[in-house]
Amino acid sequence: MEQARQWLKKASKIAVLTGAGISAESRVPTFRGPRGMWRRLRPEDLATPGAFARDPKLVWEWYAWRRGLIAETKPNAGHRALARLEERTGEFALVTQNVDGLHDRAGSRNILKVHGDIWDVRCLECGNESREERLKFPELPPRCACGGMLRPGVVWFGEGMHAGVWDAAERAVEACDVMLVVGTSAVVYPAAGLVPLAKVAGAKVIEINLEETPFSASLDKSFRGKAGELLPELIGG
Ligand code: BV8
Ligand code: ZN
Repeated sequence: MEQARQWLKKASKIAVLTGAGISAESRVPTFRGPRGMWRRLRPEDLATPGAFARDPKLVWEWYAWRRGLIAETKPNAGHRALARLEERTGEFALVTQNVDGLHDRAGSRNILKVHGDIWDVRCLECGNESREERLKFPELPPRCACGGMLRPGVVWFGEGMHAGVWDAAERAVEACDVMLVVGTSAVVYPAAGLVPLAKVAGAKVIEINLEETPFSASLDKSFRGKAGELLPELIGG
């Protein structure tokens, strides 16, 4: 751990990639863990344009449930440690696959949300994008002022990511001296591809995850443990 601490202290450019695991200690269910299911449905069956086209009400019930959970919780020590690390680092980018907004609430600033944000909505008719923080809607799926159907402002399976956000994420990872990979099973692409990209670009890559991932064996450091405990240890007060 001491060597990883030194790498972070000496780094002038740091990129971080987080996944659902960093929000687990805030009691936000992960996707592939034992509690990733909802009404016996898997995220891969719900987070798709097809599922939404077939049953927008069901998909919205899943998002409304998650929004309700997230509204009840708060960032944990892992989120807060990353915000502190950003404060003391020259160039810092936090690439997150999470849509829960907990990094924003922990005070992180340069956040690249490659899978979107559960608190944003977009109209299928007029394309208007807006922030929608209500927990209750008159009806599901909610409607836009123009009468069109609203969808959650997230990236579903089979959908491309926001080009500007993705380019910024790739650039940050290619430029960094050290990359931290926290709480992701690293199976969803292209986000997971940022990990080998950092290695190819010559960065030191440090992973914190409860379980082994496909990249663990090839990284400079791979710590088994909870983000809420190991990040404060690694980053300090
Ligand atoms: C794309 C937003 C092309 C929505 C998400 C076949 C058919 C169709 C597509 C594909 C296919 N095969 C491959 C693909 C590509 C697909 C993909 O990678 N699929 C995987 C499943 C094989 N990818 C895509 O479809 C992407 N788009 O390819 O488009 C394209 C390109 C251009 C133009 C048009 C099209 C889009 C992927 C984005 C999907 N959206 N979420 C929502 O959230 O509702 S993905 C979803 O998975 C979340 O974003 C999540 O973040 C992400 C990754 O999961 P993790 O974050 O890693 O979470 P997970 O539960 O898996 O793991 C948690 C880890 O934490 C575990 O390892 C656990 O051990 C650990 N942990 C738990 N507790 C703790 C902890 N660690 C530390 N501390 C703890 N306390
Ligand atoms: Zn509209």
